[in-house]
Amino acid sequence: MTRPIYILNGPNLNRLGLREPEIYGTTTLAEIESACRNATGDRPLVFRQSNSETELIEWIHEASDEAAGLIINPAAFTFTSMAIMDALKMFPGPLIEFHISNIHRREPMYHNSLVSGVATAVLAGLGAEGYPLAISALLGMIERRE
Ligand code: CA2
Repeated sequence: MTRPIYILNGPNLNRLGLREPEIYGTTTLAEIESACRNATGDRPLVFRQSNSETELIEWIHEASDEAAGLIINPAAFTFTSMAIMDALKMFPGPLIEFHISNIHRREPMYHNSLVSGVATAVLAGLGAEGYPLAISALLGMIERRE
C-alpha cells in the first residue's frame, strides 16, 4: 500500500490570507491545501493545521507510524518548542521544515529555528507557492529511498 505524505501546519496559519498579506500573501490555507492535493499525484495526502502544540505532537507521532514523508510549517513553535523538536527527531523518513516567509530576513527572534537541526531540508521564503515545490522535493526524496 502507498503510504501517504503528511503536511502539518502550526498556530495561526488558519488565518492566512486574512492578515499581514505583505508578509504571508493573500492565499488562504484552503487554497494551499487544494494546490497541494494537485501536486501530490497518486500518493495520498494528509493535510492538517492546529493551534495546539499537543495536537501537533500527536500528529507527528501518527506520521512517524504512517507517513512516507513529512512537511511541517511549525509557525511560532519553530522557535519555542523543544517538544515538537523531540517528536520530529523520531520521524524516520524525509522531513522538510517549511516557511512561507524568509525567516532569516526577518527580526532576530525568527532566526533560531529548533527544527532545522533535525530536518532533512529547509525551505523558506517562496511564499504559499512553495508548498507544491516542497511536495515535489519530498516525493523525490521518498522515491530515492523506496
Ligand atoms: O513564514 C512562515 O511560514 C512562518 O512559519 C509563519 C509563522 C511565523 O511565526 C514563522 O516565523 C514563519 C507565523 C504564522 C502566523 O500566521 C499568520 C496568518 C495570517 C496572518 C498573520 C499571521
